Amino acid sequence: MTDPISTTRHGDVLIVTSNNPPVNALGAAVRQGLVAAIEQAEQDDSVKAVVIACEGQTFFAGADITEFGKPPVMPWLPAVVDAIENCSKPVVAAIHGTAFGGGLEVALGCHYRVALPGAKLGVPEVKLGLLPGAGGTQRLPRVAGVERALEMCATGTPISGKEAFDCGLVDRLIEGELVPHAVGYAEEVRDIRPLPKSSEREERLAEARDNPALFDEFRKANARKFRGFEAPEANIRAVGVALDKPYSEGVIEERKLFMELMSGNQARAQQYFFFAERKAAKIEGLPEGTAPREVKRVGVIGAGTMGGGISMNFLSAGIPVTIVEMNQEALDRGAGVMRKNYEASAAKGKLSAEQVEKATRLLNPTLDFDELAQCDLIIEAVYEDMDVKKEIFGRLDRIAKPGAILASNTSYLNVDEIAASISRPQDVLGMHFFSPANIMKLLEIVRGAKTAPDALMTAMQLAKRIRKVAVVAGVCHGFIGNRMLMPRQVEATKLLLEGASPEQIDRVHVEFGMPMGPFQMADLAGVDIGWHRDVSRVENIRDALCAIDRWGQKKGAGFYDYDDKRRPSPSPVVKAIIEDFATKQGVERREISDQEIVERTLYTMVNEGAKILEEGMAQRASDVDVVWVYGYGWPVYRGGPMFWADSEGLDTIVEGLKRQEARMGSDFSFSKLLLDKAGKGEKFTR
Ligand code: T1G
Repeated sequence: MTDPISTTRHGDVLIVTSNNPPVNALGAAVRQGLVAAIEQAEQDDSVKAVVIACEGQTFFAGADITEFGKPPVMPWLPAVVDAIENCSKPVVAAIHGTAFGGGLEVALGCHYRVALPGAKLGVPEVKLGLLPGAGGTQRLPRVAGVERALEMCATGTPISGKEAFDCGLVDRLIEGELVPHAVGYAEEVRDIRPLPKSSEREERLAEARDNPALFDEFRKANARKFRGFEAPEANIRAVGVALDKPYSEGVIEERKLFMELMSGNQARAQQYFFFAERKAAKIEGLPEGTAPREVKRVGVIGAGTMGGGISMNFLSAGIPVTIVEMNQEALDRGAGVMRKNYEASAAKGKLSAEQVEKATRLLNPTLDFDELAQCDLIIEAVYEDMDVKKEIFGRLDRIAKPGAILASNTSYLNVDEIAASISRPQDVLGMHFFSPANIMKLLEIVRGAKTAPDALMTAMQLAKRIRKVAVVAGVCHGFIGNRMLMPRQVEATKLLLEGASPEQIDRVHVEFGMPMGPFQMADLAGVDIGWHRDVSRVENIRDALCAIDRWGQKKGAGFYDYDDKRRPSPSPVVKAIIEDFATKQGVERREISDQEIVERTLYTMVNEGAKILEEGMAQRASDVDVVWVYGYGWPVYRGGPMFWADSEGLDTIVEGLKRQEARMGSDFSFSKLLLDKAGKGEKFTR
């Protein structure tokens, strides 16, 4: 294997270049190469300064995550950074792309940093359940200030080159060619002494010492976001050490905290998820040479909540959208909501007024269905009725241009049945967005029996363009996400009758790490979703609630009562309805343990996930996890339902389900794959 690190000279400046595609991860060979290059600079008196730069899409994007958990290969990254900092000649980091994690720590070891304005600088280790472990938690506050370092380390959110320049993390922004300007900068500073070592700087720490409440205020402001995670608090503590201890002691504390996190379950789960998310984009079994179709214009049918949200994704990505509605009023309402959403984002500073104008200018609202003939992809987002969908696809079949991809946003109807109703089933697939469609990252792309490989590839690649995380799902009821949600909802409702309360069941889910439980979710989404609207027909608890107008938060009452700030409280009315139903159905109510709730609502989801895998409705177990983390708020620090089941032990899952089998009755049947893997001591995800 060629050495990823090479050196060249420009006058008396040594240029050290990394070429380790795809992201210049700081693997063993890169670390060894960097140390060797610094030694070369030290030993050559004609070298007066050093520039460290990277080829390809980005500066070092961090430690090589694929090396985690494997026997360490020297030198350690902290030693590499120290070697750079202790070089007797000035070292300048030339930053482009994403200087992330260990990459930013290498840059902090350099005496100077120059960057392109479009560069991103960050320490996203917390998203891997870790903290910057190569001196970053001690050098970053000394260079960029404690407040900035706290934000960057504990949230993992990168900053732009401009922001980095403004906070002193970058010494110069480079317009034009990066490396030649970095060499010019190195020539400017080659004789300046002493060298500005990040680890020796104290002036930025003084600022924070005048604001001792900073850390607790930060914890308070982010409590909701950090709930359940271990790494954010460790990052906060590590940055805090920089204020109390000299650098040499601070890095020892940093290493201790780093190793505690690295050996924990959360870090394992979050690192698993890093690769799971990237694997989801890969389509198994695509014929060699499959190429995506070109998508220059998108059509959306229906300007309701979903149609509008879906359209915004493409408009924000610079793709023109033709949106069709049945009447002017609905069309104006839809376009109005999109503009309002854009203006709201601008008001929060997430978008500039120019970006809002640019996006909304790309929208072509029309009542003329035939205008869809210009579109390369058309997404139908009308209400869930098979006949209506078939009627629309029939019209599309007549007017859409050859090769146009015809997608349905259905969340559970049979995509194959829709495809079979027209002459070009190979161009049909499902694109199941999640509400609010302009926010939720997950996109289930439903591969029909006849869907052409290039149509599927096009949809998957387009998902990346609109910043979605796409997962391929097969045609089955509820695809991946909603299909696993159903057994959970069924058992949760039965547990209500048998003695649990909505509050208990929701508490178990929230304590598990879900953003909310089944009944809080029902109240948020609307208890009346899917309701038959006949108040005289009361066959279950949901009917009973809907019949008395308890449709959820929007009505101030559902499974909970809500105050004017939409805060939920247990409802004696609901309690009475549940008890009444139990009596009518002869259900004897009893004490329900939290463990039983976990076994009947979460273990059953895993079982359903296993069925989805054994039926080939998902390509891999990690895809199921990506769906649940990005679509349903499953805590990423538990990896996802399938990874979590592996952590629990599949035999434990099977035992728990066997314990509850009698109570779950005919609603439950074991997945053969789950039983088989449990029997063999195997796992789903590793
Ligand atoms: N290590 C190994 N492989 C990596 C990698 C890394 N750090 N980053 C990316 N890859 C692989 C990825 O799996 C994919 O592989 C390919 O590169 C392209 O990635 C001591 C301990 C840089 C913004 O957390 O955020 O430093 O799927 O599809 O969308 O303090 O990758 O093609 O086979 O994501 O252009 C901290 C992680 C590490 C940054 C590019 N660093 N990477 O995004 O491409 S911990 C990170 C990213 C650390 C030290 C600690 C993104 C990216 P494949 P991609 P992209």
